[in-house]
Amino acid sequence: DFPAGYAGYHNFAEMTANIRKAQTDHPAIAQVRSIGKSHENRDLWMVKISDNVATDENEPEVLFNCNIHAREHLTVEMCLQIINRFTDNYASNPTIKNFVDTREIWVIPSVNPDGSEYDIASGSFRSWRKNRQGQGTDPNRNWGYKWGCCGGSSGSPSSETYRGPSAFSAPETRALSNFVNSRVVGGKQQITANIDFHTYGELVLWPFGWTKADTAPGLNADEARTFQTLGRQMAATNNYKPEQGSDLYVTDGDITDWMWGQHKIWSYTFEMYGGGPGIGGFYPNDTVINRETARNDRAVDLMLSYADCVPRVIGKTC
Ligand code: 0X9
Ligand code: CA
Ligand code: CA
Ligand code: ZN
Repeated sequence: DFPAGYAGYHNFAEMTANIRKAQTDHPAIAQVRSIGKSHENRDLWMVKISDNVATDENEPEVLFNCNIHAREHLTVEMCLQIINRFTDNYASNPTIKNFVDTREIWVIPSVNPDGSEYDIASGSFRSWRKNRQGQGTDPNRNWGYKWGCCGGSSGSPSSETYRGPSAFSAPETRALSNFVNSRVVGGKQQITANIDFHTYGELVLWPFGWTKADTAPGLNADEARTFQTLGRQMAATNNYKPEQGSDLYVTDGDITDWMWGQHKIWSYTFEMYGGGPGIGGFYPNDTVINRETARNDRAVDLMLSYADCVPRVIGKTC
């Protein structure tokens, strides 16, 4: 389990209990489902939050996912914060109620539960990043858009950025991609926007990661400007640094490139707090959880508010 000083973090069982409680306490607006199983057969839990939650309504859908990387435990807390904030405050806060009533919010608190549990199993952190298939596949290099194209991942199973033997070879990325594919209804992708939470660079990153160029086939100048504008607006609320993913370093097969390249979902990577300027790390004490998850409340709200038409952020219509 988590070592001393980290008891406020949720392990897999505690995370599962937390989301079940959200459903039990708020059955009209919160529903727990599984999108599939991890390599070691853990459920990949997802919570839907919306009014009339059992019904697929014609409302913009927004996806938040966390813990693609095992050791980035603060991100699990971020997804739990989203779930708890939108359910616990629904009855008392009109702004929250409006978001829940006009959107369908999907939250996946742990995309990589096997890696996350392995990271804490001995009682001291193992600095584990990947999933637990063989030597481990990096679930953020395994996505099927320009997979392995450009030197932004490794073909060596021992590497921290091993892309796997083929795109979607990891059951976790396969399950999440299948879920997103299933949201194409009547030829139209229902999910308009996505944040994939990581740690620890305090960054807001947008596609593409595979190329340093601002525009590329499948990403025109207006679209790049839309990504930049919303990205900078979100970063202004949390004081992270906004930039294109490839400005950090080139990646291929990351989730945001696939979300945009395959589905035209406005997809961002957030890298959360890691210890403050000059410190940096995957393991901040649990004392920072409340502050550093609440730090993203306004960015989450901003994304939800634009989810009906993200290009509205640059004055375009949809
Ligand atoms: O390398 C990653 O997968 C992410 N950083 S982390 O430290 N959490 O591993 C960043 C992915 C964003 N995409 C690009 N930088 N191109
Ligand atoms: Ca609804
Ligand atoms: Ca819907
Ligand atoms: Zn990460």
